[in-house]
Formats: sequence, structure tokens, C-alpha cells
Amino acid sequence: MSSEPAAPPAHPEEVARLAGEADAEIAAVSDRRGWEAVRIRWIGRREGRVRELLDLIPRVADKRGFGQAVNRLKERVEAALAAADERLAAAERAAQRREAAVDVTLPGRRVPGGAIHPVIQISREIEEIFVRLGYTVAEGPEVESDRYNFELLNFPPDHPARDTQDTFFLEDGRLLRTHTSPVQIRTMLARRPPLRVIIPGRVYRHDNDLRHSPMFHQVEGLAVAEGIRFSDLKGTLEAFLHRLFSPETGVRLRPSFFPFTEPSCEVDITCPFCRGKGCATCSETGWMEILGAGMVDPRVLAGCGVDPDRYTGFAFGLGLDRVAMIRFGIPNIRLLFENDERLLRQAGIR
Ligand code: 2NM
Repeated sequence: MSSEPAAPPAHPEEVARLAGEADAEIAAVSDRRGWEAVRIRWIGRREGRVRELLDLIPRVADKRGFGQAVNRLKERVEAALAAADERLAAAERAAQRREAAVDVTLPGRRVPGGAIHPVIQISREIEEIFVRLGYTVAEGPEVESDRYNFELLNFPPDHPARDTQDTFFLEDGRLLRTHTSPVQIRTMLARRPPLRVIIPGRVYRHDNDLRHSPMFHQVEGLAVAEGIRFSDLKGTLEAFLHRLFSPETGVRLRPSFFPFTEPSCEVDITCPFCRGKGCATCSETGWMEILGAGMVDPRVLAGCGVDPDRYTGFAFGLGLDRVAMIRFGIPNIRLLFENDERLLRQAGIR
């Protein structure tokens, strides 16, 4: 007996039986590629099983019954494929949800912490001390006029600080402020006494060596009212320095000179490292210079529209960078401005 290929179905009942075969194949589909292969095999337009059956119609006896059976098969396969498509989509959504799910048992990711720069820490500490004494914090521009930075502060026209050796000038004649004193001038011009202000900020001078940086930080204070005396200045500075360092800190005043104050003084504290005994940091003197101060010169008051016959005032200024170096034991000013994370970390993440 010759082995003929299986005879194509010729009766509607045979077509109906194919539905079981299609159902089984579609039920076994587990991914998109398998689904597409089954679809082409059954209802592919050019060579699917359904196409083949339709092509048989002219050759079968019961054309109407056979055609209807093929159509039912086609509809059934389409419905089963649609159901399989929905099943695959649901499985894909579930997989996506699993992937996106947060595992709350995992340890958190550590966010790198920021640090307050030592100089800013010191500035805030000083501001707070003076705010508690009734001062308000004021700020002003870093680019200033000669008038506010020098002239109204009683610097004579030929004063060496006005030299380009010491001061950074802009091409338009303005300059980078060499101290925060112009903000005191602005305050006196804007407000009537009594006034107490504390002014922190960046200042600039042509200086660059192991102990000087061309940009550094200052805090200056100013109190103007009726009846302010040198003893008020002394008491204020002692209270301030005892809070900033320690109540045991010794404070001494030496006569000095500034164009904007008369009389003027420089203020020393007992060395915080050796407590006055003498060490390398204080060059064996037991003392460290910490600030400058004085009674505001009447010419400065008058220049700002404050009547010097009625009002007196005191002012003081100190460098924050030096204080930060003392407080944090930083040996070289450059370390303050290199933004080395190790220094910031050592000075404390606050
Ligand atoms: C210092 C030392 C002494 C000072 C004076 C003034 C003003 F504007 F009122 F005249 N502001 N700052 C002053 C006085 C600053 O720094 C070492």
C-alpha cells in the first residue's frame, strides 16, 4: 500500500474536530513569539489552516455546511487567540509590577551629607552672641564705591590702603570692599540712632601667603546711641570673647590707630592653646591678637548725617578665618579654602 498524505478534511464534522487541536496549541502558548507562530499557522492569510480549508470549498460536496464550519473554526481560533493575548498581557503586567516593587527590607541608600564650612559656623556663632545682646544682622554688597569703603571712613586720599597694591579695583573705579565697614556706613545713612548692627561678610585684599588669603571673612559690629562710652565697648567685647572662647579667657586692650575710630585699640586674648603660659602658637607670649576696635570718629558720624555732639558710638572688627583656625586647630589658611572634604568633615557635619 502506497502511503498517501493524510486526506484533507472533506466534511463539516472533520472541520469542527480541528477546533480541539487549535485550542490545545493556543493553551500551550507561553510568550509573544509562540502566540504569533500559532496565529500564522491557523489564521495566517496566505497559508494558515483556515486558508487551506477555504480553498477546499469548491471541491467538497456540502459547500454551505463546510463553509459555515470553517467560519466557526476561524471565529473560535480568533477568540482563543484574543484570550491568550489577554493572558500574556496580564503576565507581563505582573512581571513589571514585580520588577518595580520596592523591597522595604533593603537598607536605605546613604545620601552624602553636607557640612557647614568652619568659617560659616564661627560666623553664625558670633551673630547669635550679638543678636542676644540686641544687635541686628546686616549685609551689603562686596563691590563698593571708594566713597563708602574709604572716604566716609575718614581714610585720607593718600592712605596706603587705597593703593592698588592693597585693594582690588574694577575698571570703572569701583572696588572689592577691603572690610565690611562700608555696610556700617550704609546702615548709619539709612537708619537713625540708637542702632546696633553686626555685619558678617567676605572682604578682599591684595594679600596671598601662608597666613593671608586674597579673600577672607570679617565680622564687624557698630553701636551708636546717646551716651555710649569706651567702657561700653570694653564690657561688650569682654562678654563676647568670654562666650566665644571661655569665661576664663583673659582680655587686654592695647592702644592702636584706625582712620575711622578715635581712640582705637587692639584686643588680645590669652592664648586658648596654652591658656596664657606660652607656646609655639602664641610665639611664647601667652597672648593672641583677636580684634580691633574703637570709638567711632566724630568725622565718620558727621559724614553719615549723625550729629556727633549728640551721639557717640563704638565699632569693632575681627577676622573670622583666624578664629576658625584657632577654634578648629587648622594650621594653614589655605586649608580653609581648598574645599578638602576631610577638613569639612573634621570641623563637624552640623
Ligand atoms: C575695625 C576696628 C575698629 C569699624 C569702624 C566702623 C565704622 F564704620 F563705624 F566707622 N566700622 N568698623 C572698625 C573699628 C573696624 O576692624 C578691625
